[in-house]
Amino acid sequence: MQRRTRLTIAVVPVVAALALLVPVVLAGPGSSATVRFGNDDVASPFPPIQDHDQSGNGKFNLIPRTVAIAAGGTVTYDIFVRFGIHQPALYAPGTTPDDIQVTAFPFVNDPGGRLALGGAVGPPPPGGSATGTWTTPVLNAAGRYLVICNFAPHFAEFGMYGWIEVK
Ligand SMILES: [Cu+2]
Repeated sequence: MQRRTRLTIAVVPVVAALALLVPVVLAGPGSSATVRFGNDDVASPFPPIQDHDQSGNGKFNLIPRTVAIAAGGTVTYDIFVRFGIHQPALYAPGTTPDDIQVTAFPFVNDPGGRLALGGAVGPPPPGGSATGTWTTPVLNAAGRYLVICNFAPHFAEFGMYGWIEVK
C-alpha cells in the first residue's frame, strides 16, 4: 500500500507538468473544444473606449486565439461581456480579417463568406456582465476558419478575432 501511494505521488506532478506543455487543444472527430470569447475582467475596470488606454486589447480577445480540432468536430464559445456586445461570426476557410468589410455600426454584418452567426450577448446592465455560449456547426472540411466578434468596435478597433484549424 505504501509503495502504491509513493508511486501515485510521483506520477501526479509529471502528468500535471505534461498538461501545461500542450499549447493547443486537439479534439477528436465528433468532439469539441471550448474557447473563451471575451476576457473582459482583465486590465483596468474603466470602459476602455471612452475613458482609458489600451485595456480593450486585453479584454476583447479569444482565448486561445487559435484552436485546432479534427474534422467533424465543433467549437463552443464561452461568451463573457462587460463592455458592449459580443457576437461570434464564423467565416469560410481562406477568409482573412482584411477581407471583412466593416460598413455598418454597431454590427459588422459582412455576409461575404460567412457560414454562421451566433446570438448577440449583451449589453450587460451597468456595472454587470452578460454570458452566453455558442457552438459552431459541425466542421467537416479541413482548413483555417476565421471567427470574429461581429460587434464592430471590438473587431475593427481591438482585433477581436481568432481561428479554428480543422485538420
Ligand atoms: Cu465583442
